[in-house]
Amino acid sequence: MSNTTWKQILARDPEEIEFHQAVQEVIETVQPVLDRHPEFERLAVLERIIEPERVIMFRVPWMDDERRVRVNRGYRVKMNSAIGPFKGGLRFHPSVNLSILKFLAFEQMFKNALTTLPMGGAQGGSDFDPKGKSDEEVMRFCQSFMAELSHHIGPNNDIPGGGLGVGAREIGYLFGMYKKQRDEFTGVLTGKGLGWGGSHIRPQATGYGVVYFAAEMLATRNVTLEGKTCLVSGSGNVAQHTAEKIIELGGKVMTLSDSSGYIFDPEGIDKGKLAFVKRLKNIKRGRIQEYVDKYSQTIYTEADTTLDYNPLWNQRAEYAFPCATEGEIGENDAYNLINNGIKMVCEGADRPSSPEAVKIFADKQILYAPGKAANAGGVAVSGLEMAQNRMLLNWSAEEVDRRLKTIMKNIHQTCLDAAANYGEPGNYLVGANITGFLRVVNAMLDQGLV
Ligand code: NDP
Ligand code: 2IT
Repeated sequence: MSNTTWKQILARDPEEIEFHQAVQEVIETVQPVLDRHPEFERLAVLERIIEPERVIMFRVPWMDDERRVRVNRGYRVKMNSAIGPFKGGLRFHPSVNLSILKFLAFEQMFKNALTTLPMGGAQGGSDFDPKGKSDEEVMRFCQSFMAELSHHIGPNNDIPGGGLGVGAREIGYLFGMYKKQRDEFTGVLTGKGLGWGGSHIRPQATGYGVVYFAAEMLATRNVTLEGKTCLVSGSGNVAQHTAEKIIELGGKVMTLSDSSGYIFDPEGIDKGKLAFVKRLKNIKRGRIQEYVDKYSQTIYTEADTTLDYNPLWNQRAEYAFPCATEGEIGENDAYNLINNGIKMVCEGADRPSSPEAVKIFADKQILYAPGKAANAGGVAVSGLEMAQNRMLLNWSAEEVDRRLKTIMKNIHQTCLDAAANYGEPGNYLVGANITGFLRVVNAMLDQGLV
C-alpha cells in the first residue's frame, strides 16, 4: 500500500486509533507476501480487507431498577465473510466504540481463519456497563439489544458469541429474546448453556487453548510449565481458565487482577483458591481485592492510572499471560517483564501488548504469541458448538477438548511454518498474520469482486 493510500485511510476515520494500530501491524508483517504478489496492488487487496463489509449501529433503550430510561449504543461490525458466515464475540464495556469493535473484528477475521473452521470475522457489542447492575437490569438491556440485533444475525449469516462483559448470563438472555422474536430454536449464538444447545468446554476453551499454545511454544525450547512461576492478569473468563490449565500442568500462578487492582499470592494460587475466585467473580460479582480477606498472605495493590507502568508486570516470574484487555502491556511494562526474567508472553486477551512492547519482545527474542493465534481456542470451540448444533448432537467434554488441543497444535505449527517460509523463523506474529491474511485474501479473490 502506498503512503498516500495509508494517509487517506487515516484521514477517513482519524479518531480510530485502535483500529489503525491493528491494521498497521498487519500491513507491516505481510509485506513479504505483498512483495511476492505484485498483482495485489491493482486488485486493491489491502483496501478491501480493511473495509468492513457492513457496520450496524443502533439505539438500545432500557429501563433501570429506578424506572429511569437509559439509552446505550449497540454495534455489529461485519468485517469479512470470505471463508464463512460472520462469527465473533460481543463486548459490553463502557469503553466500547466503533474503533475498538473494528479492531476486534479485524483481528477476529484472521483468528478465525487460523482455526481452519469456516467462519468469517465480526465483532459487536455496546457501551453498556454490566458492572454494578442487577440481573434484572442486565436482562432488560440484553432483551432490548437483541430486539434490534435479531434483524441482522442468523445461523447462516452471522453467529455472535461471548466476550468481555458477555458471559453465560448475557448469552442466555440474548438467546431467549432471539428465540421469542424469531420463533425458532437455532444455533444463532454460541456460548449457550449446556442444557440448551451449548458445547462442553466452551467456557474453558479460550484459557485452555492459550495454555495449550504456550506448552507448544515451550516444547520448541524443550521446557514445560512444570514448576514455573506465571503472571496472569484479569480474573474473568479467559484469566480463570488460563490459570486453571497452568495449575493443572504444574505451573505456579502468582497474580490475578481486575480493573481496580491486582493480587500477588506468594504461595501461588492453587485449585481451591481458584474455585474461590470463580465464585467471587462469576456468582457474587465481587472485586479481586476480596481475595485478601480470605488468603491473608496475599498482597493487594490498587490500580493507579497516574503510573506509566503496571506493577503487576513488575513481579519476578518466568512466563506472562495477559488475559484482561487491550494495551495492558506498554513499553515500560515490556522492559520490566524482561528485567524480571520473563521468557515467554502468551496473550489471552486481544492485543494486550502495545506495538512498542511487541517490538521489544521481538528484539529480545523472547517467546511471544499474539492473541489472534493463542486465544483462538475460544472461537474454535464456538465453531465446534455450531457444528454440533447442525448435527443435533453433543460431543463429550473429552472429545471437544481433544479437538481443541489438535486445533491449537495445528495453529502453532502453521504459524511456525509460515514465519520460517517468509524469512522470520520463530516469529509467531508474522506467521499468524501471513497465514490469516493469505487464507482470507485467497478466498476473496476466488469469489470475484463482490
Ligand atoms: P471478562 O469480562 O470475563 O473479564 C475481563 C477481565 O479483565 C476482568 O477481570 C476485568 O476486570 C478485566 N478488565 C477489563 N477491562 C479492564 C481494564 N481496562 N483494565 C484492567 N482490567 C480490565 O472478559 P474475558 O475474560 O472474556 O475477556 C478478556 C480478554 O480476552 C478480552 O480482550 C477479550 O476480547 C479476549 N477474548 C475473550 C474470549 C472469550 O471467549 N471470552 C475469546 C478470545 C479473546 P473488571 O471486572 O474490573 O472489569
Ligand atoms: O475474541 C474472541 O475470539 C471472542 N470473543 C470469542 C468469539 C466467539 O464467537 O466465540
